Amino acid sequence: MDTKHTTLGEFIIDNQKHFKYSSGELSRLINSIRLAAKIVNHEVNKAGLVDILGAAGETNIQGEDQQKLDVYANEVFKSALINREIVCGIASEEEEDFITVQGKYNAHDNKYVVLIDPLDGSSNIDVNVSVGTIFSIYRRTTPLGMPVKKEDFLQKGKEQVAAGYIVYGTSTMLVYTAGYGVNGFTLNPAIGSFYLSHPDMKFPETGNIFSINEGNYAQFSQGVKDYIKYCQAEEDDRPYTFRYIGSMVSDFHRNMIKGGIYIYPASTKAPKGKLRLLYECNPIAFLTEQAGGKATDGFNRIMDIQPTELHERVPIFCGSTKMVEKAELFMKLNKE
Ligand code: P6P
Repeated sequence: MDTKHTTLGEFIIDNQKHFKYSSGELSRLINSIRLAAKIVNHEVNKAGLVDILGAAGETNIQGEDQQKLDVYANEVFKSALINREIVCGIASEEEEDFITVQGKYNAHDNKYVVLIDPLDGSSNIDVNVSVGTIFSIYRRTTPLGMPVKKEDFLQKGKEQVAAGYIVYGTSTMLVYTAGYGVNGFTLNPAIGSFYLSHPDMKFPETGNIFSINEGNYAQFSQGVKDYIKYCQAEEDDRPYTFRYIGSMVSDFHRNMIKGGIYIYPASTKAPKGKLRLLYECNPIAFLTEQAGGKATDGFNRIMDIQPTELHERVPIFCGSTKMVEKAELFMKLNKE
């Protein structure tokens, strides 16, 4: 029995004092995500064994084939959040519009909203490559009653009260911030507890890993092309190492530990990039900044962007500050 490491539950209680204005609800919210993570992890780990693979025969709001595990993960996180009567509304990559929480005790009066990508990178499931869940938590800005899309969901990323991800990899980790640094917890599947394995995670100020889908090179702007050539040049501390898993959470997690930059830029085929502002880029940007890194769209801070719709996309450059600043330099030099 691991009595040396702090469990996630103990950590949340010990850090309750940081959650100003919260009467323990934010702690209970993060605990409900912890429970859902364990349930999804169980299914992800045996996805190859049971008939849970393969598209569910439907497509999601993004027009992408919905893998059964996508659908399953979405239902697990929604029910964990709804059953605890903590949130007043949920937005998900798998849902066209946000969901208001009815339930008893006027659940719609609850003060938090959650935005989630229940299973990011799900196209990797069938090839046994790690996938992840990404979540973003805000306090509602409307006083009571049914939450409102513009005021409660379309808030700037800098208004987040907490954000994090679960990476279902060689081990399953939950990494989150509540505005007081980033901490990583590793699941001990034997006893179903998350233990504090990566306290106070920090991006190295610089690094030598760059993560981008070079297959799209021909579609990139000149600024992105020039930065890629810079990373590949045999000069100074370069060439950098190219690592791209095709699962943002995994690429981000590795880069935060080792130092690096993850880029999903705009391209001729994807003028706004591919990744979603509300439930992918904003939570990742919050974690990035809390870990001492930088997250921009190539020109502007991600968390200052005013959202206009639930599923909007933005380009993202995130990771070690000096690497992001160098990439931004190439973007600005080539700004059309
Ligand atoms: P591409 C997975 O679909 C995802 O949203 C991210 O997790 C990942 O980094 C990216 O898209 C991969 O996209 O176009 O390079 O296959």
